[in-house]
Amino acid sequence: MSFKTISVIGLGYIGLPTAAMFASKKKKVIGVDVNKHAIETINQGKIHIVEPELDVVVQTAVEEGYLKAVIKPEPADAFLIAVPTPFLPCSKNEIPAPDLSFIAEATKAISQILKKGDLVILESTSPVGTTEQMAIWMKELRPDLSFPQDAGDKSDINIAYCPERVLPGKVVQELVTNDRVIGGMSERCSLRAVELYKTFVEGDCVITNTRTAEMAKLTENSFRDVQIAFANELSMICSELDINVWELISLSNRHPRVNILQPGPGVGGHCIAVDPWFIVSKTPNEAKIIHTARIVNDSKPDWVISKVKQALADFLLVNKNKKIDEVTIACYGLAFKADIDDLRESPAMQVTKAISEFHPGRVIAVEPNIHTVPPKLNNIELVDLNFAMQHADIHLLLVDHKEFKGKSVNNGIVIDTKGIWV
Ligand code: SAJ
Repeated sequence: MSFKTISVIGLGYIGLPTAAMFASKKKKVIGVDVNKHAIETINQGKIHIVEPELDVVVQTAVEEGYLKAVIKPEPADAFLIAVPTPFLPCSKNEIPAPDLSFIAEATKAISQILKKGDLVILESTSPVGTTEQMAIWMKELRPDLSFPQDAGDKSDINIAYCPERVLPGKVVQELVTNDRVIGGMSERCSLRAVELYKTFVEGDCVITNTRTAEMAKLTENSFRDVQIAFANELSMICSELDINVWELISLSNRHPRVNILQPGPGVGGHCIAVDPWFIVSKTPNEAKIIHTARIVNDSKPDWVISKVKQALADFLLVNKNKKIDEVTIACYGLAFKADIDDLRESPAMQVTKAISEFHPGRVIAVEPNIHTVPPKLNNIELVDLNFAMQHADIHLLLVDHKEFKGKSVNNGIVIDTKGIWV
């Protein structure tokens, strides 16, 4: 059975590109979002997020009439849920727990229009068991339909979990080429989900059960978090032992079975710093390494801030003619990683904000990928690279953007958290 109309619920960083990819294959796609601004922007053929190549795909899809965005779900043959799963509020030392309310809302909204034969896929990063929970909610809301937890392959509604794994900045390419993990609640659910994704996915669609598929996504990002924590811990150890961590890592990586990642100012973005907590909050006694990695990576911005304070003291000791409020600190990079403009959960932003709060002198920032200072940092100035390199007394490299590579600072103190100026 082919899917004539596909609905994507949640038109954010994953939902919109996914909707556009289906539309690019001439499927009728109905995108649903609660954000009116997003709806209006998309219906004009434009995008409300920044992602290379996405603008053209969305523009073509809207112009050709294959993609439209609406506030209220409409009937479709397949529904993909790609809404956020943030944390519930908690205090600093508590383990953050996931907030499933957006998934619950999306489930409620589509349940009203579900019909026999529909396929529902959850793509949102979710704690293990969420797809089964979603199926329970649907059954409660639609007792007239049968669901796979009761009817297996014979169910009226098919349900599967299929995590997205695309890298921000490469989403359009990776949506097509990456392999997909498909966790159906029954074999038929999985096969129908594979059929749907094969509309545009060129990678393999590998079938498993829902719980394994949910855990696969959390595992991938936790693996990366643990690896980065190892690199970050090494950088702090090496600083104590007066060893260049970048040289150390490149030497160690010459071993055929060693591949250490790169340290930095911390782990940012909305995935790697979040998803491991979904494992830790479910199994706090078992998830020891995963939990510790989160603590190590979350502590790195504070470590960088302490290095800046130390550099400030060192600078004033040598430059006795200068007062603290005459010292200029330049922060290079605000994004959460290289060569993107995304400032969400960015350790570079966290560090820059802290400096602007404690330092009485001038704080300047260079971020080639944005044009205006974000509201959180209204007391810093955005300047160009040459200006910062000439005028700052303390140079803090926070992101390894391509514009910063191959440059060298001739004056003042350099703190390089990414190892491109050392
Ligand atoms: N980072 C380091 N050192 C490194 C690599 C990364 O400090 O050696 C930092 C980055 O600077 C950044 C953070 O880690 O602050 C995360 O960056 P990233 O490039 O590792 O990952 P994301 O968050 O952009 O995308 C990840 C990807 N997951 C994995 O690589 C396992 C992507 O495939 C997922 O789809 C995405 O999370 C997601 O949506 O979950």
